[in-house]
Amino acid sequence: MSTTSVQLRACGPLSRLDTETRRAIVDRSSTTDTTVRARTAAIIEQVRTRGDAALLEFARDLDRVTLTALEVPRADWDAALASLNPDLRQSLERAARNIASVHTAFLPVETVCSPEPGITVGRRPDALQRVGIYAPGGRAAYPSSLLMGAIPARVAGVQEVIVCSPPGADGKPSAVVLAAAALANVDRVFSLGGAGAIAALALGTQSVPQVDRIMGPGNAYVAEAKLQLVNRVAIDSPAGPSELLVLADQTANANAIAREMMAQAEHDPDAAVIAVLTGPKVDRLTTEIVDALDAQLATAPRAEVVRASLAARGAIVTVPELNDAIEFTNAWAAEHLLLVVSDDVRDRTLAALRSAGTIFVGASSSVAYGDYMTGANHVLPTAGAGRSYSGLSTLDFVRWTTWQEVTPSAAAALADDVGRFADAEGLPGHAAAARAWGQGGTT
Ligand code: HSO
Ligand code: ZN
Repeated sequence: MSTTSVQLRACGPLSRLDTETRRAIVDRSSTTDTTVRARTAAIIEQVRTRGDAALLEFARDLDRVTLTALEVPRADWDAALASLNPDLRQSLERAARNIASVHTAFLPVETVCSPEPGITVGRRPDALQRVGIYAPGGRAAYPSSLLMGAIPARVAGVQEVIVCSPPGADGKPSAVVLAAAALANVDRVFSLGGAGAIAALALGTQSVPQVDRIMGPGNAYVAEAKLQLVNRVAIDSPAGPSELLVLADQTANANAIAREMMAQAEHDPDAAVIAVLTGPKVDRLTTEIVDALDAQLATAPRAEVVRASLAARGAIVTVPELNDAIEFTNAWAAEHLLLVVSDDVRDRTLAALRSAGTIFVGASSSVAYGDYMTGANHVLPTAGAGRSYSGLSTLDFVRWTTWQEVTPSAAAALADDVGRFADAEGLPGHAAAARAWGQGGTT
């Protein structure tokens, strides 16, 4: 390795990392500083007590724009879609179609079963009435993320899909966000950003309706506001900086791995991007990836962001056995996991991976395809949350109604057992209700 080569937080055998370095590449948790917490609480309180008036003030003081209305009329989003570059529009439409198709296939379904003759128990998914999709502004105004939130909501059958996104200098959310909102066929759009938007959606104001659940990434204030309002509204799992873990063996191509690392690292200086290499010749593969990163960084427009991310959390680690690599990968719980191993172990490895937000199988399954076009969702758990959470799906936009039916003869058969159970719990009313059906239910 030359002295000018890319700086990684860790490079080499996993077993030889010191505790501090290992912690630096494994621990991606973040803490909210106390000023963010206090300012968010103050914003929520203002929205709670003063509603729209507070929101208009925040637009003036924080977004530096004077709004006459918070809602953006549909004609404005239609116009944004109409003036979108036609090729780009086709790409967005293709993405929207694929997201709709995959999320329709994955819709939750009703289940009805019978644990005993005469007892029927069912569970039916019911769409939420009204949801809010938050779309960040500025550099992170991604139309793709808006489609990833709004289309699954639509597919799940949510009646009213509301988008909030911060206004630019013209008082409206960015043109791409508006175009995506039109394409996803949402119901209403508001020029609202930050903690104020989350408070408005959670509590409702004169012009912003209260929603049942809020989804979508945002800055530290947005994330903090969701946490502070969690007993007023359902929220999504917090989405932190992007992550990629590449699990590869000697069959992988170094340039391709480097490209994938560059791609996710360019999101954010706090992005976490690592390669876990196993099998023979991993030392050579390590050197090749470092060289490839160097070569690609030399011409990458966002090299600065990538360098910062790789220096803070980037790593190429080697482990002797595939099973060790799987174990480390499961513990790391990557937002995106790219699997590039030889065909003979691929299926068994895929089956053993249990904590990734989403898995890309094989070298040509670039993460970029999933970020935009395969139809899978790119709103995924980060910072290790994948050990217990899943990516965004139609499941997040429904709640279940269970129902049960007991025939008169099944009721008679249940009476004794339930009566005894209720007696044991000291609840005679329950016991009487149950036993009545043992005698026909009319007395
Ligand atoms: N990779 C991001 C999603 C995204 N990529 C949006 C491009 N645009 C989630 O970590
Ligand atoms: Zn991405």
